[in-house]
Amino acid sequence: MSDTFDAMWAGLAPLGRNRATGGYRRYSWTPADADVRAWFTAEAVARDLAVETDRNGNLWAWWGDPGPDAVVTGSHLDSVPDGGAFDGPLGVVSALAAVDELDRRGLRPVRPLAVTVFVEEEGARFGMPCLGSRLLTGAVTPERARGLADADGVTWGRAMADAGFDPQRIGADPERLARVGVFVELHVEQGRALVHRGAPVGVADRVWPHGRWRLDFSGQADHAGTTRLADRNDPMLPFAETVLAVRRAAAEHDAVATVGKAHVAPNGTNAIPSRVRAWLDARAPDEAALRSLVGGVDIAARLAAAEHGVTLASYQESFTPVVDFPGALRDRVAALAGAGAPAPALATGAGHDAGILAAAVPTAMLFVRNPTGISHAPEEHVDLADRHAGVAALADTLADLTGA
Ligand code: HGY
Ligand code: MN
Ligand code: MN
Ligand code: MN
Repeated sequence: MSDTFDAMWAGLAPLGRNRATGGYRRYSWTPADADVRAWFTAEAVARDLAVETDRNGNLWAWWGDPGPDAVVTGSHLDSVPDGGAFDGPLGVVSALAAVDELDRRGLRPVRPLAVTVFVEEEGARFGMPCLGSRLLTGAVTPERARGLADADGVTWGRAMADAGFDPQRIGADPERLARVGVFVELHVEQGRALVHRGAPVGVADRVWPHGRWRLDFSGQADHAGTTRLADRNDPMLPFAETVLAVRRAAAEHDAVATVGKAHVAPNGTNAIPSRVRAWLDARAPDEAALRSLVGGVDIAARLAAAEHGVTLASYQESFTPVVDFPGALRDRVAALAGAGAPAPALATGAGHDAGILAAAVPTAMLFVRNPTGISHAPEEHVDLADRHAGVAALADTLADLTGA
């Protein structure tokens, strides 16, 4: 098992890697995306899995006929800008290695088994996280998806078409979803709970409700050197005050909130900006706290904008309700994944395709220990032994669920 995982990892790791930072830039419908899709297809075909791309651009590799009540496992291959190596790919490589492990044990699934790769999980290029799984489940309309645009104004529809797929076909896929009996996603832990528990593998209990909001602060561009302070409508000032308000609101709600992305126009050193576009990522233990946090930020942003003669327009770009994974399945997977005692159950603030699919099918998640606890950055890590422990836990889970 360890050799097949390691060999696959060696083939995938260089694809889409930014040598300057050691992070990854694997964005949907780009050449790096085409490379990782080709890598996945080759690895799946080498295992005699039947590979197909669904109407939304998600990849499915089937062991056995794509029949009903299938056991499906997988994750994503796209990344955040300069993300780590494991967020997504660990789940995909582990799924293929788990197929190898079942084969090595001489097991054959009684239920169909599929390995999936969901497109645009991070929303790094088009702004909507878990877009592939949201389209599959009907959680986002095809019209909304086709209109999503990247920083250069290239729409999802255009980028998908340029990659050779028909954007007019995207949308809910109830027939395909009906084939999924259960979905299991293995993922690197994005935190240090497993380090503190001394466990290589855990299971997911809850995904916190979370969302993304866009704040457009519009003022008046002007000369940096000749415009008196009293004559300025500088959007950078309410933007700066709002970033501090975000931090205060998160602390007040025992939540987390981040402004990690902002575009300044025209972005000139000697020009007072005309507009600052900023994105808020907010996550809280429950929806009431999340709504209160975001409401507080909105009020603070509006007051700051008014004080500086700046207008504010805000938009909710995505929202994911709280996900409580079904207890019986969680406990069954925890028992299979644990060594002597059930694997620890963890709540997380990170969103996953499993969190979207959970609205439609029984779903479970496995987490694998990350000694740095850091994610969405090159320092993300999983030790070799824990990678293999994750594969073994997933193989045991798949053997149990497929009746192999
Ligand atoms: O942002 C998230 O929680 C996930 O990594 N998409
Ligand atoms: Mn991520
Ligand atoms: Mn992920
Ligand atoms: Mn000049």
